[in-house]
Amino acid sequence: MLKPRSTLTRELVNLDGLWRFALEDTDVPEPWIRTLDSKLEAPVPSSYNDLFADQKIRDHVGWVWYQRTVRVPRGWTGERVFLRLDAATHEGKVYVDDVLVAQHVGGYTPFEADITEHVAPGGEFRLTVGVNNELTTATIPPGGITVSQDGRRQQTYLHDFYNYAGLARSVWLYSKPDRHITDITIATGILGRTGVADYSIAASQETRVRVRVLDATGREVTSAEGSQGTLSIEDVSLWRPGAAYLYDLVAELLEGEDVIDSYTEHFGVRTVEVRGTQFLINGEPFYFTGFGKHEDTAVRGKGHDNAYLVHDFQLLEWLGANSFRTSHYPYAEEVLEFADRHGIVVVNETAAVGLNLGVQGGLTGVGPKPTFSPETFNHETQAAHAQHLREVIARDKNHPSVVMWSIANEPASNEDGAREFFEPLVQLARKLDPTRPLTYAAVMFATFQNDKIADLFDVLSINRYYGWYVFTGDLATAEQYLEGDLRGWVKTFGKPVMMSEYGADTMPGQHSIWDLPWSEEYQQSFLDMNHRVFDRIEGFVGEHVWNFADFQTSNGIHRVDGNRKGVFTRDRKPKAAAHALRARWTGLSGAKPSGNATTSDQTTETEARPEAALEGAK
Ligand code: GCB
Repeated sequence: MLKPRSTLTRELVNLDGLWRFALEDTDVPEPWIRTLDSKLEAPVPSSYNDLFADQKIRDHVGWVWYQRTVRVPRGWTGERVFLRLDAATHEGKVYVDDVLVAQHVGGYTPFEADITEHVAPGGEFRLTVGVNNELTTATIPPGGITVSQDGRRQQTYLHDFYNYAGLARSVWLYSKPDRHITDITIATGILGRTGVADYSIAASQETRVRVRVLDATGREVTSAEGSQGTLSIEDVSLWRPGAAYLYDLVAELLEGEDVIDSYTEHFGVRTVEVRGTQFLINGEPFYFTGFGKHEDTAVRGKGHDNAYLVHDFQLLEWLGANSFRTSHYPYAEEVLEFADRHGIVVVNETAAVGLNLGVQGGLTGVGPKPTFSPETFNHETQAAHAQHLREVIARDKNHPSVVMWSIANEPASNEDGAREFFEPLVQLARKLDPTRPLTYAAVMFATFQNDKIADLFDVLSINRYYGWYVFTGDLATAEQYLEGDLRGWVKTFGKPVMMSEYGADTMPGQHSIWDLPWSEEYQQSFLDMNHRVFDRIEGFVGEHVWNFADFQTSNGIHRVDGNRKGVFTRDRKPKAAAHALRARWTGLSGAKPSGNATTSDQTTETEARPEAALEGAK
């Protein structure tokens, strides 16, 4: 789905700002048919949960309502008028005056509605958006609703980050011509010094199509006619990690010589490939350094914020990090565009986090019920996951920064039914995007001996907390087990292996000369221990520390005002580990830190490890 942009033929009105806001009031059905009777106002974009000094709002399960008045520009006569919501978490219902114009399930992908028939250029309308935060076995991410003894509905879910909800991304009103471009797909390759871009343009009606490619100075470097084809860019400037270069593809629908629609898509020329145990970008081995992140800040929750966007990328650059994973959901499109422009590499993860009932099994790692079954995560869940994959790939396929899709975080890939659940999703993802490698982040219970889906993927991303959830404070034992574990994955599958999560909760200001969990020194020693192991292993392609910054979680006795594994605090102050990472990563330029990497198998026995304690310890 194309991002709304202002072009020669399209205009854009941003609807962000303060909207009227109310919780669903069951006594007054159909709140959209009148002006919301509420003193509350909520900013868009922002999650609503932490805005108000009202526990009832924070804990609300169900619908909330946002409302504002919108005027359609009077110059839009003859144009088609669209509304586009960048996200409504987790379900949205959109009304123009009294008419339902759009409904969408899935909290991290955009949707739009053609409202031309319901509005008049120059006129006003009442825009009401219902947003529902419920997670069930038919949503991605999944969850469940319970009812307490006093009748309150409560949301449960299988991930630790807080279930922020609302309109956390922008809302747009925009115009398109009657005949318009509906989609653009660009896939690039390199032949010597020539860049190759396969393109295809979809339109609402069949029309003559012209495409032109402009370089970063605006000079036209090549052009073609036809809705699909291959463009050659002589003496190409490649998009490289740390050295981004973007071209513009200007797609035009023509009638005679008149341009009836025009849309500009930015793209970079680069290749991504997995060969043996290497991850190659533009044919060169790439070693990932960076983090699993979250969209999370105080007060606005998951609300997109350009100040934090700029600052977070500045901090990544300061650290010498070259990449991050969009754990555990697709981020705002502004984030990917920024990564495209600044040469930061992205592992783009879907919102499929928590497909794992084993986490409820505590020390045993065996849940009260199997994860995949007709009563638990079933065909409906799988269909929601497939739909989500379609929407994420449709939205993000043209971003050069996105080098890999992570289709789930910590699924129960060790359980029966995992293969039946994931194989069709892997096939779907490959069909939708044959150009990018696939991965998933493997939970600690899923070992190289019992994992049922690893062979379906291209890169193996491993989440491990040796020295934190297991062998807490005993980094010597942790080091042995970690090494055996990682070597097992490399040896068994012969694919690139990277660490997608490793981290230790840390209270800034807590110090110790001992290996004392929660101290700044321990976080640093913990990371050092992991790095020693990574540097010893051939076929190891990257390290993403968990987490970039502290973030808010749901209530729980294992968290003190959120997850504290950040290398930065929630307000982005560095802990001591940040300086150590900076020393390790600066100047690497995608190369692996030097170490005596070997393929040898000098491992400790990794079977019967106590890693099952991991999830129970959370
Ligand atoms: C994990 C999850 C991540 C958690 C992290 C932790 O394995 O993937 O979402 O936040 O552990 O800190 O427990």
